[in-house]
Amino acid sequence: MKKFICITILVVFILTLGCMGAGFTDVSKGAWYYNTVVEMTDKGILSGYKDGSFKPNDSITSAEFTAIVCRIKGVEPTGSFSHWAGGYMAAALNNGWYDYDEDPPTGEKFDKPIERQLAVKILMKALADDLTYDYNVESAKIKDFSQLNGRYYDTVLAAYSAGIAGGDNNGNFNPLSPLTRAEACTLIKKAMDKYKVTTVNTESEKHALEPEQPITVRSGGVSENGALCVKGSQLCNEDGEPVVLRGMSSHGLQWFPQFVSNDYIKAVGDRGANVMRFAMYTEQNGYIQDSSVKTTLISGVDNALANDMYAIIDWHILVDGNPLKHVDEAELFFKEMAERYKNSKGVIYEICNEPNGSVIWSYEVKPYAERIISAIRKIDKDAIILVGSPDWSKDLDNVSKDRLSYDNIMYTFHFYAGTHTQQYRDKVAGAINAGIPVFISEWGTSDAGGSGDVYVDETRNWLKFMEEKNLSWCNWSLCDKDETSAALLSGSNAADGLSDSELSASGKIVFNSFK
Ligand code: IDC
Repeated sequence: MKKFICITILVVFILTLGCMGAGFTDVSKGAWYYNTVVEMTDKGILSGYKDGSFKPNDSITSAEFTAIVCRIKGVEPTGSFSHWAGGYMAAALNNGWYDYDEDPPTGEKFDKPIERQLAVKILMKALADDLTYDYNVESAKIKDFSQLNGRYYDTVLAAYSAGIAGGDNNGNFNPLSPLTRAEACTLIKKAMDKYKVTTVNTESEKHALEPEQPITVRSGGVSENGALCVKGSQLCNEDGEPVVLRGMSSHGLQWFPQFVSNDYIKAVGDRGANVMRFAMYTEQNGYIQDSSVKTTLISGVDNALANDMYAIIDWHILVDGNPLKHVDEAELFFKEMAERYKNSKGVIYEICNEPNGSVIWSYEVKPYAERIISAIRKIDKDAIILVGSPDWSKDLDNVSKDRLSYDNIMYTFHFYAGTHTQQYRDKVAGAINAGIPVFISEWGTSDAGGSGDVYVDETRNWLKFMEEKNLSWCNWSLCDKDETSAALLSGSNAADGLSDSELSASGKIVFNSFK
């Protein structure tokens, strides 16, 4: 059924509707590649840049080309890598589309232009049913055949025979030269036509897998610290050294999906944050009412990972204070997330934002946590799991008396500077002294309603306290809602980063405290 492969189409570069198909500023109607570029960009296989250009003569990198081939072939990335395309490269290597020495998994060639001979090999190995050709006939077509490395004879000659590859005006194949984006379009289109690869464009999967841009390796990021663990009450990196995560929480993803785009997350990372929390409300038109919000969550998480930041998946219970109310849905959801991210070193699970109302730690929250943690642990053996407690994640006293018996668990504590003061710092300090690992997965500079003043002095007291205690934190929230706790001013644009002038009074304090 190779000929009828259903494939998923994704975009490699940032895709804006305005530059799809015709209308690229640098693709003129008369260009030899015009029709192909239009067709391939309309199908979403390659896309243009935000500024409306396509850059047809730029060379395509090894990672970009290989990721496209994986996607049109429906091959999923495997493994956990700091490079955005590491999983695609590993999958292609595992499938035998290229050999170890041609593009080592250490990645030094991933972002280099791909050689034409290697591009043809990867494409043919992935899509061709068989590699048939007449050596004498095909080799005679290639004027610079002597330049072609013998390991590429079968794939390049088969591609010539199938009419997929061809020479330049002088009849040269130029095996060692880079492939341009326009040429890559043409090559891929011909192979798809020849091997009858049909395309199915599923929006949800597009979001689910979209890597957007290559990552920037950040100091304090996932590539530096690796898989986290808990030692005593301290969060530690893969080498067992203390680590502190600082960053932002999203607002409700059902209301403000635009702020978990790559631009916003990158901008937060560029200001020094190394973690993003994604608040997926269960109620208030959240996941229980409309599970499509999961798509936003996944794209946010993928964006954070692509930016070398840790990502917290937050099951944001709030209106329904008893986590057991939706324990079945929670279990299914976390199993799915664990399957999806089990190989990633950067994902942290937060299983219940803020239990509240009449719930009791030992009777409701702990049994809920045991069920969800054991479901996650069956799939993802050692990721950090954050657990909330009654009283809007403040009941560390009862947690201390009756702890969960799993490794790599941390308990969340949430505060709002206008409401919670010294006595709450004492509470947290007491819990830490009792050996409880605490993670401040949500805090605000405002009052507990998210509004009121920015409580500058009390915020400073908390920041100092968290620094002294090596506590990791996420601030509420990365959005531009008209409320004090929102970090952004309306009209912010993260495409060129986020400067203080785009931040609210709260955002200014917080963004300047990441490092
Ligand atoms: C608030 C938002 C507000 C929204 C409200 C209701 O800031 O815009 O209308 O939720 O959903 C929390 C919660 C967090 C709250 C925040 C501020 O985890 O969802 O967000 N807060 O009230 N706990 C303590 C405070």
